[in-house]
Amino acid sequence: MSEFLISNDLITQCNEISAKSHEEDFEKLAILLDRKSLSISDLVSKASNYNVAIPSWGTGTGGTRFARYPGKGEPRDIFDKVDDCSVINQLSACTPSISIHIPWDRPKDPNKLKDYAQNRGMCFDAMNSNTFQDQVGQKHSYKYGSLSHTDLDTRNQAIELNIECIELGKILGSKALTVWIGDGSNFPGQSNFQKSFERYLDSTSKIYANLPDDWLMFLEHKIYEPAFYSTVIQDWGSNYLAATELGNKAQCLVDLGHHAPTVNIEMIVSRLIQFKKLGGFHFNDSKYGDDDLDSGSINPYQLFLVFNELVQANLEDQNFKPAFMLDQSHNITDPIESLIISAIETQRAFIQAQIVDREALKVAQVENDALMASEILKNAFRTDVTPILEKARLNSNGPIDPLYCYRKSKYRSIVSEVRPIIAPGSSGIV
Ligand SMILES: [Mn+2]
Repeated sequence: MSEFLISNDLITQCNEISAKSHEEDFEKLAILLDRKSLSISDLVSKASNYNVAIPSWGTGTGGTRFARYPGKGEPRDIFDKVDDCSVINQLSACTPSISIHIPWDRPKDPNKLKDYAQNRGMCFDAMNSNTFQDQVGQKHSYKYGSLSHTDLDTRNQAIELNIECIELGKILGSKALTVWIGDGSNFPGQSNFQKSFERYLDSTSKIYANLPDDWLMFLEHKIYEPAFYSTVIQDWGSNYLAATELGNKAQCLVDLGHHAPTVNIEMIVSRLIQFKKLGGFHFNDSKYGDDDLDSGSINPYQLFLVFNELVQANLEDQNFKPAFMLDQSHNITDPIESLIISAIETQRAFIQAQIVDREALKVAQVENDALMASEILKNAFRTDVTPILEKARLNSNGPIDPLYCYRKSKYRSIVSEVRPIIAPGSSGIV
């Protein structure tokens, strides 16, 4: 039995305010979709089955290399983070799992953490290893790299941390390890590109050897940052090579913010699907070169086009089910609000992609009708599917308007009574 932190009475009260307009909008949309031979109840059940994982680190206020402005009532430890994630799930009704970072979230008693999360209706998604930052008392520094470091002892230390993540994840019920490294160089000539990639492959193969049969290993590429000249896994090409080299359980993870501006991400997605190497996503949005902004806040059409590829792939292979996770940095907003809205934005793109008239699109493609093909996609993208998302939440005893309900709950000021402000410092969000 789950213990919820927002009272069901409050949700009911909030829903009474918008119930009438929701029903009217839902009816109207049902008629519109019916005209396209689409069943709104099918789409509601698709929205209900949609899940995206919450990153534990996303529940704290992020920062830039210039400053971090801590918010009120930030989580003090992994248990507070689980509480916040459970509120996000209760109000979005589509985020029942948490992805944690080790050592940031290293639990003293993993069984206790697992039980605590279960009581809040939450489970654990992919484990993340942090080898891009030194911890107090750490023997070997990651200043010049981790899994690809020139020093064997440093590489071994990074390998050990990844194996620890797998062991912890087994207890917590996770089924995947996400590996992102900050390794790279700041100056031409600083690194031997080939040797560092060889060392990376050697280290990751040792981690891979410890992976249980039913686990996946997600490799995450990033074009730059913290290294500003080159990174070891800089793009989907290197990612694909590494994942192929390691074996079937190694898959590529696409973080939307980890590409050069203007790169056609949906096409990368398609390529990785075609060669069975797309393992999962980190959703966020980006205007220039960051990976920090809220999903769907800058380029919702790109998000839709990514989901368009995923929905198409899923029609062709029902077993295709990449892992979805948010990964963004909330520097000026309440992280709970940002994560609720962002989860819903990805769910929205997923449902919009379901509306695409795939038969008509196929015909337009075969007939080289470029304009019509584009119109078919835009027609789906322009459809306001909000009532479908509202209905999916209502069916899960969630709120029609999650933001309104969250603010009414005063959750942040209630928890700030017991959670002191964390001193400003570096954030280290990837
Ligand atoms: Mn990421």
